[in-house]
Amino acid sequence: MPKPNQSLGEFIIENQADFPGSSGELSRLINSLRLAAKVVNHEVNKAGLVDIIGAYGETNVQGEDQQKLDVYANNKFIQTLTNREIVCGIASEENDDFIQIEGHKGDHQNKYVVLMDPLDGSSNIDVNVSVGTIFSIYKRVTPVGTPVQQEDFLQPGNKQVAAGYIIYGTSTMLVYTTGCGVNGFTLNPALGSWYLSHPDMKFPEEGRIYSINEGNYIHFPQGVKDYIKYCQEEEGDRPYTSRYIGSMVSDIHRNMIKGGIFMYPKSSKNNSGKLRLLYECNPMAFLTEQAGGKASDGFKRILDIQPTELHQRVPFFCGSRKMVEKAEEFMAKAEAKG
Ligand code: P6P
Repeated sequence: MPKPNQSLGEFIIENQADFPGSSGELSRLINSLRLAAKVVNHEVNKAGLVDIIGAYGETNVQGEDQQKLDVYANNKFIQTLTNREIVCGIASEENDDFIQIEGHKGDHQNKYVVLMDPLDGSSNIDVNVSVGTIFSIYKRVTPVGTPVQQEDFLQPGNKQVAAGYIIYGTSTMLVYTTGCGVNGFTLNPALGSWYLSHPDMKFPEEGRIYSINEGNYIHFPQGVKDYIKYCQEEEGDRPYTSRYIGSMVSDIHRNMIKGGIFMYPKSSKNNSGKLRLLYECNPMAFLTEQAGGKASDGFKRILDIQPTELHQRVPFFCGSRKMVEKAEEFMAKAEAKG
């Protein structure tokens, strides 16, 4: 049972049952992520004081300008995970292909793969708005002792053994699940320790916040346009409030605490949406469902989608269960009308 203000280390020790069948590696993996998060947090918090922000002058596999902190965060998480002898492979938004990790003895004995967006929302760095790290963890499916393969990464989200995010905001939080609920830990920068500040996080079943980039309204499918109008109508507890930060981790974190729906649908500009299935939508969907919410592509459960490529994108509807269900109703109605 979570104890308020328990440290992350104590929590992991007392909740080993939450790490089924991992004989300590998974908890060590979570521990290594929290170490890297502290180091990245230190740099994020002083962005602007040193010449570490601003475009790195290169573009990543998504064709997006790489902010220097993107590169720094990516390298720091990869280095920390590699040194800890737990993972056999890493996939990152910032890398075209997955990274093979042989282990110190070169014998590929490690059992876990990590997929991550090392610094999501990085376009907000220069304007001092919250950004986040998102991670997703699976057990490899190919034989231990052999090089990791693409199929170890292309697993449906319902096979995740853990997922979480770090939000670098007014305070820095680590929020994660291993399939036994969602717990949030806040970093005390003075002590460099994480403390259980948000035990057993739950998405309110209903909410009054909708989060979507309405600048794309004319490009949205009819069902999305109809749902946005529903949110804006004067009836019952509507109109809802529109809140959109443009940093998915921040938008979903707020909605999980206050109730709400986050949407990044497909559009005539992005036929599959913008967000990546493997290291953005799947981990956020796992956390959302573990917190009692719902996550779909507007029609089907995100966690049941069989991935076909590392950087594939999907439309994303995520949040309070009743709000997502209502949005799906509008999507289905519009689909039926053709
Ligand atoms: P837009 C940040 O770049 C990101 O990947 C998500 O964190 C965020 O929700 C989305 O893109 C914002 O995209 O097109 O609304 O600026």
